[in-house]
Amino acid sequence: MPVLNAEIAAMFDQTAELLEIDGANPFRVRAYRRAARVIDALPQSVESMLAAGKDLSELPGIGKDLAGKIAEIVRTAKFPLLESLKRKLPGDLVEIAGIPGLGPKRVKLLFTRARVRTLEDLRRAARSGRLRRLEGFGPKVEQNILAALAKRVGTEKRTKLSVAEGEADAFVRYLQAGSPRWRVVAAGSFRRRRETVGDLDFLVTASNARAVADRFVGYENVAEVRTHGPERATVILRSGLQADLRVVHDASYGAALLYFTGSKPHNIALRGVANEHDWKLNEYGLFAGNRRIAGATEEDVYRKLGLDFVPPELREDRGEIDRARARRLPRLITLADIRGDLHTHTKWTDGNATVAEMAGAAKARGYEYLAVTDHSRKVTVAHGLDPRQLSRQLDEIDRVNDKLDHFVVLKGIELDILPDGRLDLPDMILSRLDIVVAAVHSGFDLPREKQTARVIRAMDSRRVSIIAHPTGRLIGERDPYEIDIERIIEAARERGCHLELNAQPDRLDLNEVHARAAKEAGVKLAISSDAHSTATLDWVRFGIDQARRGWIEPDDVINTRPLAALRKSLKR
Ligand code: DGT
Ligand code: CA
Ligand code: CA
Repeated sequence: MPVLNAEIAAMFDQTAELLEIDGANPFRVRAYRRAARVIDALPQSVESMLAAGKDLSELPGIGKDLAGKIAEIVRTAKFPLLESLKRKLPGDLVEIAGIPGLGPKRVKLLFTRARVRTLEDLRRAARSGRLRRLEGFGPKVEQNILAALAKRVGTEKRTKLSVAEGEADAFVRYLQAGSPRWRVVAAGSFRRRRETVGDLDFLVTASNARAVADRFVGYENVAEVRTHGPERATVILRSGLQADLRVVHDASYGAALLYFTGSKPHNIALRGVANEHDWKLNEYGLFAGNRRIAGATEEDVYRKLGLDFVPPELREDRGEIDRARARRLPRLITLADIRGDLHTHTKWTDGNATVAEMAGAAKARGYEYLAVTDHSRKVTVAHGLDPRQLSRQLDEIDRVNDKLDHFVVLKGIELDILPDGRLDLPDMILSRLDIVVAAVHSGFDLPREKQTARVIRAMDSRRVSIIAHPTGRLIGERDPYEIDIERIIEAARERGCHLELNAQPDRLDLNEVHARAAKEAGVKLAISSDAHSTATLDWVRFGIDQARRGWIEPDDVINTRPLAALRKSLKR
């Protein structure tokens, strides 16, 4: 059974978390976290790299020692260090450490002094009022814990799109290898490019359905078979993700794809349109009485219903049906519209490539420009730059630009917004930059009014071009901080400031709803990768997915513009 990159990365993340709780050397902790990110971002499976004889220690952040450990995990599907850590620190400590306000030190205290191992232990201890007596706790922390635990109840487990994509692509390749005549497609929320998926939904056309279902349940990553019929099956993969299968005949392909792509509200609305004509729409086709009048392709079904083809990302019953009827659907942005990246990091702070390497990779992607926006000094964990260091980086950018044709590295910074809304660097140095991406990195718990005023105050400075990841959320890990996003959008519009759609697959911030609100208010977006390596420049495509779900067109986005026009839009 091959070990997926996502599984190795998850093992390393857990190891880092437990080492940290255990009080291990911070460098060691960071090395595992960093390795997890590197593996996550690889375009290829570690297993196939090893099979091809590649030396993993050549990857950034992976030394000989880690390379050996990865090879062992691939060989045995086990990581002894993690297993011994789990024995030493059993229970749900990793999840407990993820509760806002509970860092590794506090979790260690909970474990040693309050004998908390599971979430249930924690709930009981917090309810009994025992925790407030622990050093550094108090009633406020206790309340926060209870509130966080209450929120967890009933939250279904969803998988980030980037992780689901690795699983779905591998499964599709495996199924497709069953026969070149089968048509295999991953439908559901995955095809609609939702930021998270509940499960995967595979649709296959074949004349012999049973052969497909048998192959499906025989996949090596299947941990458990839930149902196994001739035309449908459900399995649980080793990662915990569920996968559903439906097999149909060619004549129903379009109707079935429509049905299983969803969303359910979109399907219901489409069925309503069919009803207006006295037709019936289901997963087998569009029917007038018993006669199938469409169904082989999605296009046929939409056309017959008098609708333009609706891209999967729009199928949420958020007005797309009316627009499709009026032939006024948006011309959604695509990856090919992007001409450059406006938020990236280098070795100067917490990135792992040089300015020249990042520029080369961006140019190879067909970009015209790349803004280098390393952290400013306040963000010490990322070795943020002070004015002197930044000044030296600007000299390096000049040297890199001298050597480049038809490509420009823009001088930028990811400027920390201080808790009171002041900026982390003086105007003197900011005036030498092409672009300032301002962001909140601390003080996430300010009350809504203060947080909103803080970001608006930052936008008052004409130096600030873009507000990065405006709500600070990390999907499945950290809620957005309290902020009035409508007022932020309005303030951005008044000031000619832009908002970022950060494309990191665990941020996607602004989300689709806010992105659409920004567009409707006339605020322009920057879709940026926030890459910390050359490979992760590719993350911009997750930003494009989210933007499409937010009805975003090329004109709504500043980094679809040629350099001269971009420069103009950065002037305030
Ligand atoms: P998920 O998995 O929670 O991320 O979201 P989906 O949209 O993938 O939902 P899922 O996996 O439950 O079902 C896949 C598609 O099948 C869904 O998008 C629409 C269709 N579908 C499922 N149940 C129903 C239903 O009761 N009525 C209709 N009209 N369609 C349904
Ligand atoms: Ca699904
Ligand atoms: Ca499903």
